[in-house]
Amino acid sequence: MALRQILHHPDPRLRQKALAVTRFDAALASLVDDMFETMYDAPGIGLAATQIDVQQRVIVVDTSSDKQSPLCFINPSILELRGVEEMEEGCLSVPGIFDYVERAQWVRIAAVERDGTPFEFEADGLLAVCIQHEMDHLDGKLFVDYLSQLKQTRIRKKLEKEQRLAG
Ligand code: GNR
Ligand code: NI
Repeated sequence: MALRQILHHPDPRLRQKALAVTRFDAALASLVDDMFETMYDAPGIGLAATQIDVQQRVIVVDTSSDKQSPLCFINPSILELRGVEEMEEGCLSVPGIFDYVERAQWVRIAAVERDGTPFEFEADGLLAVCIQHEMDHLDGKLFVDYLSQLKQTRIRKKLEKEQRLAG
């Protein structure tokens, strides 16, 4: 297992569209292990492969308070969305920025396990929001894209300045 480095906005690699996983092999299992380790270490409640510069459709999530409910979704796709909910979001790739985003309140998705077995999964509340946030990453989308242009410009300038100062 290994910690992977998390890319920060506005890194252009966060804008790449990830490719479907086709090989369910040891390398995939080790990627998933590294993603859990990196997510728990951050700490965060979700992580998409795009955030660690791996352009594959893999996300991991754990919104439980005891951090004992790891979930992994490979090649996830939305089957059904219901309701609307506004929640304050943050992102490990947009550190220090928190703002409100409207998303579906309930989702049903299809995905595959790391051994290639397909399954369906339903979620509501924070878990549903987190899954939608992670699936956006796989399409090169960040939560800040939903904010006003003024806020987006401020956020980008703030992060660029912080990264300059950090060298
Ligand atoms: O840790 C995270 N918290 C969070 C809070 C509200 C909505 C979404 C998230 S996901 C985020 C981790 C992350 O950046 N995943 O991509
Ligand atoms: Ni994120």
